[in-house]
Amino acid sequence: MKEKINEIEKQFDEDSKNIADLSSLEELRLAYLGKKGKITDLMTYFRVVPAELKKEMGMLVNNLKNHIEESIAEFKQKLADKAVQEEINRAKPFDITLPVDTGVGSLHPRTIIQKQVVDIFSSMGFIIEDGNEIETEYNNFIAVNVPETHPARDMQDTFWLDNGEVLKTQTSAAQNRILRTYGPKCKVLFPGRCFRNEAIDASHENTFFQIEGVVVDENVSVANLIYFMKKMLNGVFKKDINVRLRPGYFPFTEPSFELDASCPFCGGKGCSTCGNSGWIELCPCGMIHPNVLKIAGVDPEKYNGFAFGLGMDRLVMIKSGLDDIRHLNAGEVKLLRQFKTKIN
Ligand code: FA5
Repeated sequence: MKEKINEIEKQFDEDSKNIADLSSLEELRLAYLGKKGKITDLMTYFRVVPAELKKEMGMLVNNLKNHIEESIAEFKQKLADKAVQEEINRAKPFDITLPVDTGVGSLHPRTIIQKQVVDIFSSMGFIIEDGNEIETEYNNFIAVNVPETHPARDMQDTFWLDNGEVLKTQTSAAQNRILRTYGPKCKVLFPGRCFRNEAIDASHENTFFQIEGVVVDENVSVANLIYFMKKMLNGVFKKDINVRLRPGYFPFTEPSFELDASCPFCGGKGCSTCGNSGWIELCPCGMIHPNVLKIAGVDPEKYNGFAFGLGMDRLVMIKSGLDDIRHLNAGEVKLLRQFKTKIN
């Protein structure tokens, strides 16, 4: 047995001289430590060793096993070090005297504006909530009064998942859950990422952000809606902004409006930002449709409310003078950093 152990040790030391890479190392490991390896094989001899020698032989087998395991670990480390060194040798030389970009970033302009809007609404007593990015068809459409065959579905070309769920096309998808959680007397703001299968252009992305708000109580009026929207705009633009409502259409509000803000840059006189109209189309909104309240378990005879769905990217573009929405998702750090000073 002793000779057999010595013979395996010698053989291992010999074999290990031929290791060139990780795969030959693995072959060596299997040949000695694997299920059918030489160490397992030794155990067959061990069974016939006389009892008085078993302790000594056992120790020798263990020592050999440790020796092999340690050597293999050492080889592995050496091969890894060699690979790193080769990588370093391959790398192009670089000039260590070049000035360093410290890499200090800034918040994304959308994050900055979202925080401003959230702060303004929080200060007016709104609860800030979150929505899912993957939603059920029920929440995204049916619960906001858009049943399966409703033509309004065509307005939002949707990414469907194999299981019948959707990537949320609008923050309104959270309305039902929020009304069930907080209604029938609530003021809730819920920002979120939305997705639509859009033909992308300077003002349309397939991934964009909205901030939605709902207020439900007894005797809520359009005047309340205008009050809150004005408060928000005055806070964001840090000046007095006028608003006007034009008729709009959404299946989940009745009446529905498009809310325009007086141009914060020319004060309504007309400039390139507002296309010389003095007004900027900003925020679809309206009084929550009784069906939406009913579906969410709120009695529309007793309670009513308003909802709005502000396009965050649009607000960022207006505030920063950005002419193309695609910049916001481009991850171009040099461009994004400029907004640190422009937006704040
Ligand atoms: C809606 O999504 C409604 N859920 C808004 C709403 C909520 C109305 C509550 C009434 C009550 P709309 O599809 O118009 O509406 O989108 C709202 C805003 O999201 C738009 O004004 C626009 O600023 C922004 N938006 C919509 N689609 C895109 C897009 N593809 N890329 C960038 N922004 C978009």
